[in-house]
Amino acid sequence: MSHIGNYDDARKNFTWEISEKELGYVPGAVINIGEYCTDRICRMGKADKLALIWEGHDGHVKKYTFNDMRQLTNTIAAFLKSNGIGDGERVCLFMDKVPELYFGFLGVLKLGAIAQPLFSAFGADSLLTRLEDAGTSVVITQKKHLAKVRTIVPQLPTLKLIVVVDDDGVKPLREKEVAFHMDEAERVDSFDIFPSLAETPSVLHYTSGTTGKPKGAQHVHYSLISQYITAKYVLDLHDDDIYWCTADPGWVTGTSYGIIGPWANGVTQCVTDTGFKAESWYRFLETMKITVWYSAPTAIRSLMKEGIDVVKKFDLSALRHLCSVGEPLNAEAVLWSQEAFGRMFHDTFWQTETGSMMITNFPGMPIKPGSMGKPFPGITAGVVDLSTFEEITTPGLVGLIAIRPGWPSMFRTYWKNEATYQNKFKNGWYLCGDRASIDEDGYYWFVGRDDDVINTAGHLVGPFEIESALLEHPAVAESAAVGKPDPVNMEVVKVFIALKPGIEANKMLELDIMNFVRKKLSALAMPQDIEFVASLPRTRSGKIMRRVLRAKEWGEDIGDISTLEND
Ligand code: 6R9
Repeated sequence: MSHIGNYDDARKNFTWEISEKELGYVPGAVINIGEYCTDRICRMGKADKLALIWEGHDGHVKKYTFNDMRQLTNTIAAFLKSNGIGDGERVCLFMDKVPELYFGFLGVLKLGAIAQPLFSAFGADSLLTRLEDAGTSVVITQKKHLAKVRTIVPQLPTLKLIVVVDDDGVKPLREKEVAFHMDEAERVDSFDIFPSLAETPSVLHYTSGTTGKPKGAQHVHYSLISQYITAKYVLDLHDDDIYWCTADPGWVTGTSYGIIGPWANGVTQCVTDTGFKAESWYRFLETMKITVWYSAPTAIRSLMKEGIDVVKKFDLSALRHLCSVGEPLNAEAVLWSQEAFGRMFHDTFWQTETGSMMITNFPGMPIKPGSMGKPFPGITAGVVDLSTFEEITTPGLVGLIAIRPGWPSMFRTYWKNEATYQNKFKNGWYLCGDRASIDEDGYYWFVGRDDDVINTAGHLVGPFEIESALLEHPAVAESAAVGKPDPVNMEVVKVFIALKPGIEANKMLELDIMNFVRKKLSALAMPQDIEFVASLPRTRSGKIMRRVLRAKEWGEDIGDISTLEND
């Protein structure tokens, strides 16, 4: 049984106070996410319940109860404190999906510091941009990623400490570097948890935009009110569920619904640190007896490619609820999941900035395959005109997705960039930067992004970061990065490059440029296709018209190009 029945009734009766009451929070009181996910669950009689079942890439399994998690998060918080780190400082978690990443995140929050999770796949440049912007004090990492951190240390004057969670003593640690072994450390049973209030900063998640460097969306501890109740209602979490969120905590899905939401509900989570492979994912679902699964369209499309026969080899009878996020979920994928698992994936739409789900397919609500569903109860949403920002009330007309500000997990600013934050609000709405239409039944249909950000496999990649990296390549004069259609990843990065005079385009150079970006930024940001051009289309004011290049890739109408510079 879902927690609340009918969508319309839920919408009528819902207030955020329901969540506050369930969490025992009263306005003005202390609210610390780290405490809520661990100590509070133990106090509710679940100390011996499993919090995390983790599987490493070599098949090694580790299990931790809520009491283990309570103590280990204390231990990490105490370790940081004893090294002189205090509240408000930014602590970056730069690790694969190991237990230390999950407990480190909560430990940082217990200390009152700000957790800054970053993908371990990031190259040195991607890492530097984000640590520099945040003025980060600590990086917690694994020895396999230490080399990347070391190359940028000289450029990070604010960095005080680098914690290595799996140091084996083979290579000597350097200045500022310390070893910490979570599983062997003497456990701290009681830690003086920082008395954070609703508006105390909690998490800093970097996200990419069209222009400028990635921006740090800053969240606060009060976000828990949204994350707890959306996890409960939309993911339909119950006490006996075994839940799997496939997202990496470098992405907001991996923290809001891979750490905070489920654990604040006292639910057992499974994590696998193995990469994607259809058979190993099905095996994981089977052996862990996963009941609720939150994944993403790219993964689902990859599973579709392997075919239904593979699914049928496994006993997935425990599975009862499936959700998806990150990109448009094609109608075919929804129908395929019905055939493969006997259940439809429930699409959910939200963003780093929103901190929690905004538009969702509620359990029990009829699914229209291809639609993102309807606003979560408590969320007032609409689509607004592209230029006047007035609400569009005609069904089927496309506008910008807009949300009325004030939900608990709304980001509070972009780190050191209040002007860009303010710019996201127009006519009393927060604008997501996406286009959609609403049908006569109130269902939202995604159309596309309203900017040049590339969504590859559910990850947002800013063209600016790629173009900046490319400029450092000795052969490149200028470039433009756009998303190109891809059957599995939705989009992949394509770059148009004008070479410096006298340099000739060839296959070797192409591969060299691809590798250059992969190493500097990440595999996702690496161009899958390079087209060498004599010059790039520009506006009269000199801006590169990515829109023109993108439209060609998608076979779309180029639109108004009257502002295009004459060549
Ligand atoms: C949670 C997350 C946000 C952007 C968003 C939109 C796209 C997310 C979607 C979706 C279509 C969905 N997006 N969910 N597009 N249907 N169900 O993904 O955060 O990384 O900040 O990305 O992703 O473009 O604006 P984030």
